Amino acid sequence: MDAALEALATTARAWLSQAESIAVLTGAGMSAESGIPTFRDALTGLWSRFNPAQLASEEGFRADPALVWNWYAERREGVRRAEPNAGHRALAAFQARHPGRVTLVTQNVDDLHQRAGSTGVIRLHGDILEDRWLERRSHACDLAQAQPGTPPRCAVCGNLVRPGVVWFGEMLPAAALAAAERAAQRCDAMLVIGTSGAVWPAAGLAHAARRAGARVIVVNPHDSELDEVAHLRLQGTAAAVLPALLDAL
Ligand code: BV8
Repeated sequence: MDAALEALATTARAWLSQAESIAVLTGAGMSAESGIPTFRDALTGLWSRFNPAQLASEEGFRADPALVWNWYAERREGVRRAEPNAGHRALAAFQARHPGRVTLVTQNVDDLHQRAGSTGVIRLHGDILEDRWLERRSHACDLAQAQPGTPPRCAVCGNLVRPGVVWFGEMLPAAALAAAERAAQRCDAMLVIGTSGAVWPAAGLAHAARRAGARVIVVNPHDSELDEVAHLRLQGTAAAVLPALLDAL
């Protein structure tokens, strides 16, 4: 870290040390250094390659199940190949050193926080590695008996298998969102890492923390829509900043 960034990190460490309760909100940038493309980065961002409203939505899936299923299959392979980076590990170790003080909320659909050892992770947008049924049917479709295909379907009624993520236009899991809102309202400090702040209601959690009086610290190499609610911004990447910021705490 250069001197200016180190000075800011010193202030951030003081705020985190004084905080009884710390909420952490992560986005796709958290996994960028693990090789998982983010949605908005100009070079690798999925937005630049696909129309997310078409692909990450129920209507997009119904319009072209094979296209959307293949997009998720490709992303799933990327998640399986990826490893947690130094940022994931620093967060997990920090949480372990401060039992009961750190609540981790993620927008990410990968499992890298969990694989790094973070516990109690609140997953706002689901799990890309999980399968679900597209329709709720009276008869219990059996995933174990699904007919292979693109996408797989129920051998009895033809119900389609879909990824266990929250699509645009879908409600977030109520329990996860309520737990995340509680953490945001109760925390004394919030670390916001690797998110553009463009996706709601997740982005609203940083606003809620600020309104509730928490110190908001943003970690991002670029400007984001959450800079407006940040008390302090550490300009840098998750894998570089988080170990330097947290390992001494
Ligand atoms: C809902 C799963 C009720 C799928 C995802 C209020 C205002 C405006 C719009 C809305 C609103 N309320 C609802 C909406 C509509 C919509 C929405 O937010 N639209 C946006 C695009 C305008 N929200 C919804 O539909 C939500 N549902 O509200 O239900 C409802 C229902 C109907 C109608 C209205 C309301 C559901 C949203 C969930 C969508 N599903 N994921 C999948 O993954 O395929 S969200 C998806 O986008 C990912 O989860 C990802 O996390 C997220 C993108 O956001 P980020 O995580 O921030 O990632 P991004 O690429 O944007 O940014 C990366 C950042 O990292 C950048 O800042 C970059 O600088 C930084 N970075 C890069 N490298 C690094 C780094 N940082 C650190 N280190 C690095 N190395």
